[in-house]
This record gives sequence, structure tokens and C-alpha cells, in this order.
Amino acid sequence: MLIQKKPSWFIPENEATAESAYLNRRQILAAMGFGIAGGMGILPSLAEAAISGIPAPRNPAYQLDRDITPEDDATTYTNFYEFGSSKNIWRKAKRLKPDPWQVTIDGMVEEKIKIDASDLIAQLGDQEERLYRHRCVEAWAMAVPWTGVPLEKLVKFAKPAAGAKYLRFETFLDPDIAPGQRQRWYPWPYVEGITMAEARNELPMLVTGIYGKALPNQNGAPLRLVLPWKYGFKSIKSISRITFTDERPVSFWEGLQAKEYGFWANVNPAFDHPRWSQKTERLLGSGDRVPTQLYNGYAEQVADLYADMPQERNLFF
Ligand SMILES: Nc1nc2c(c(=O)[nH]1)N[C@H]1C(S)=C(S)[C@@H](COP(=O)(O)O)O[C@H]1N2
Ligand SMILES: [Mo]
Repeated sequence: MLIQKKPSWFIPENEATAESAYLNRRQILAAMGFGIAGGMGILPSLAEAAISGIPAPRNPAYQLDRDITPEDDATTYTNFYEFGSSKNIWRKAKRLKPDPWQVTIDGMVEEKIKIDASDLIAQLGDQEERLYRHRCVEAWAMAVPWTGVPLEKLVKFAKPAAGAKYLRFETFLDPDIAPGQRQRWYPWPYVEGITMAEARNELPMLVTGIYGKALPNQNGAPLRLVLPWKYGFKSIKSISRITFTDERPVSFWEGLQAKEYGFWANVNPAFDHPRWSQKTERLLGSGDRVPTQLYNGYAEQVADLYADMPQERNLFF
């Protein structure tokens, strides 16, 4: 495949244009001519939840060391390249139709299935809410309440063959809905992958909601992955296929630029991105800069997974 290499995919936010990078939602609304009060009505509407069980009881085991990010910031400052490369694409993402939504589970499984996202979640059992930090490779961060089910439940449900070593996740492909997918230099559809051992860890979640409501489209409706110890690009949105495989998947960003966006992508302040520092991160909302933490602060849960890998390798290769 011929990929036309663009010099600046994944523009770090400090190089991005002012309006996409620094305006908060109120400023954006004001710039568009909406008053603060009037603005409330045009918030991305959280349509009737097709997926039941939201809101879900919070699991108290997952505590934060920082404030929860204001909802407006987490739902209007988003990365979803299918709808464009700016952060304020929440309006464009309204075109996505997350219900009904077919998810295919295939590859090295007992039986290939195609199932609606709401039925899949119902099969996986009760949903729960967890407060997690999220760290984008571009050095912005947030802390949000996600609703979903632990990914290990999906693994059990899928009954993978003993030889399956990886999970490969794929986002929908429909350039009529997602104009970013017309940009041919990107290897659409968006793909991500993790190992089976990572999938069986307690942290990964298959997420259906945020702030106690169904996921707004721009945050990855109706179903996304959340991997809080890895750079945010691994947390793939709007999943349409989950494949169990013995071959390591090549993820979307890895396929574009493996030296900048590796397969493992574990958050690590000791290794800078080739084009910017990873030592600190900027919190959405307050704008405060805080130190980056190894594994985004989740070393206790995940460090064992990488015990025999040199640190640099567990970031890139
Ligand atoms: N399909 C898809 N998933 C995606 C992305 C994307 O562009 N497309 N962006 C990733 C990146 S870079 C980040 S930081 C997170 C952002 O999630 P949020 O917008 O809900 O904060 O989604 C990830 N998942
Ligand atoms: Mo990101």
C-alpha cells in the first residue's frame, strides 16, 4: 500500500491552531455566537441510551489523585480522526449513528458472532463505573468516570482458542459518515491491538458511557476500549470488530509512524516523544501541568505484564 507520508500527522497540541487547541467549550460557543446560557441547549445530545445499565454503580477500588475533568471539556476536546484532525469535532461526529450497531467477534474463537452492541453488553453482565486517568500521547490528560465492563468478560464470552495471543480491534469504516476517512494517506480503518495477557488484566474496559450517560458520539459511541496505562491512541473508539489472532496487529498510528507511536505505548515519563517532552502533562479544564507518571500511575496493576521487557521496548516495539 502506498502511504503518502504527511509530515505532521498527530500534531501535538502545542503546535496546533489556537482554536482547536486552546479554546474551551464556552469560548468556542461564544466564538460561534451562542451565549453561555443558550449554549447549554446545543450540547451534543446524549440520545436515549440503547445500552442499558447506565449510569452504573461506581467501583470504589479505582480512586483518583486529581479532580474529575469538567464534563464539557472531556466531551468537546476530543481526538477522533475519522471526523477530522482538530479537537473540536464533536459537531461533525453527530453524523455517526451508534444504534443499531453491529459488532463482529471473529478470528481464533469457538464461534464467530455478529451481535448488536447493546446485546453484547447485556451478555457480558452488569456494568460498573470507574474513575480513570487518561493520558494522550500529545501530553494532555483528563480524569473521567467511564461506564462499562471489564474487557476480561469479553474474552471469556468469546472463548478464544489456546493459541490466540492478541486482540485486534477495528473501528467502523464509512467515509460518507466520517469525512476524515477520505484522507487516503491514513490506513483506515483505525486499528488497535493488545496482548491476551493485557486483555485479561483488571484495568482494560469495554466502555459504553462517560459521566453516567451513554457515550456521546465524539467519545466513541456506542462502544470503545479504555486502557488507562497506555497513551490514549490505544483506546480505540466506535469498535465494529474484535478479532482474536496469533499475529501482532499493526495499529493505525504504528502503521503511519512506528518510531513515534509504538505497539506498546505504555505511558512513561522517561522517554520523550521524538518531537516533544513526555515529562509533564496538561490537565484539561484547569490547564495545570503535572508530572507524568510511569504507566500513568497504574504500575501496581500492570507493571508485572512488562517485567521482562526493557523499559524502552515496552514503550515502542
Ligand atoms: N477510532 C478512533 N479511536 C481513537 C482515536 C481516533 O482518532 N479514532 N483517537 C485516540 C486518541 S489519540 C485519544 S487521546 C483518545 C481520545 O479519547 P477522548 O476523545 O474520548 O478523550 O481516543 C483514541 N481513540
Ligand atoms: Mo491521543
